[in-house]
Amino acid sequence: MLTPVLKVAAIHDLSGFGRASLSIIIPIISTMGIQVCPAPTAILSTHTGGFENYTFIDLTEDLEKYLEHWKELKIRFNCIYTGFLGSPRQITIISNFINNLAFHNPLVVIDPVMGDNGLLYKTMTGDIVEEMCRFVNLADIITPNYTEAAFLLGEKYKPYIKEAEIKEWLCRLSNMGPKTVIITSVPALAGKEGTNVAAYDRDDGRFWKVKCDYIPAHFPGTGDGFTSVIVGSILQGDSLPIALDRAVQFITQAIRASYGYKYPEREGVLLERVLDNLKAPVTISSYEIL
Ligand code: PXL
Repeated sequence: MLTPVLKVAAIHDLSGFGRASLSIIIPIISTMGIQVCPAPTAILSTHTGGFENYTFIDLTEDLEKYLEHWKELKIRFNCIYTGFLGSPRQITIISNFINNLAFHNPLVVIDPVMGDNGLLYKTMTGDIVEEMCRFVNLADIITPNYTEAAFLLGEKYKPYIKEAEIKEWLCRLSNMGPKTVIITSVPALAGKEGTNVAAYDRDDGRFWKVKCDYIPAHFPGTGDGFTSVIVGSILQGDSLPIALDRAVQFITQAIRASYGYKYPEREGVLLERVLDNLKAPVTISSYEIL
């Protein structure tokens, strides 16, 4: 039977305020014409970037039963997309879920959400880095930011990195399992402003780069938005460089739309003002060969 709409199992936290994780993932992927089935890993009153005294409910116990029910229903997911986890133990639960669905051959996208700007997030405790190194082995695509890539590789976080070295990082991360590796927020070379997205596809051995405009602002949740566009784009049949292009363009539009207003950055980008751009025809503009 023809599948009228593709399905993504989105395994992330739900943060009530601040436009991160499921609050941004669901609208982006839905707007791209794909059904999102959320499985919350934790429920927070806000995300943890810039807010104090947030509430945090760890849903580890429920997640196991929740995914077990989905297994009984024999839902055919086209993609499993996971990000922020409530505890390191959730990695074993989600790994079992993925291994059980292996015969459907869903696209497995793991965003190893652990930290940013050289540091781990406050809720990341215990063996999260070791567990994440094990977890990425199950992925087809991973999308660490530069900080998370350094943690996965046991490398020191440094403010600049040469192109040859980032290519080496991409290969080493791919050797940990995923065929496709995308690193975001890669610092530009010394003396240059801005960041790059760098990517590698092991199947064809090609490296890609997309430059990101420098805007002096930091909005939490943009990593979740970026990977959501990658998921939507790849499921729509785009190539890797076009998916990178679309994701960078969309997040840049969201940041520019937000930066023009003066409001607290911790509230995230003004997604609602740019969401419809995801329906526009794809304009291919900025990818480069790395
Ligand atoms: O955007 C990543 C993310 C997801 N979920 C929560 C977070 C963060 C980043 O700060 O705090 C709860």
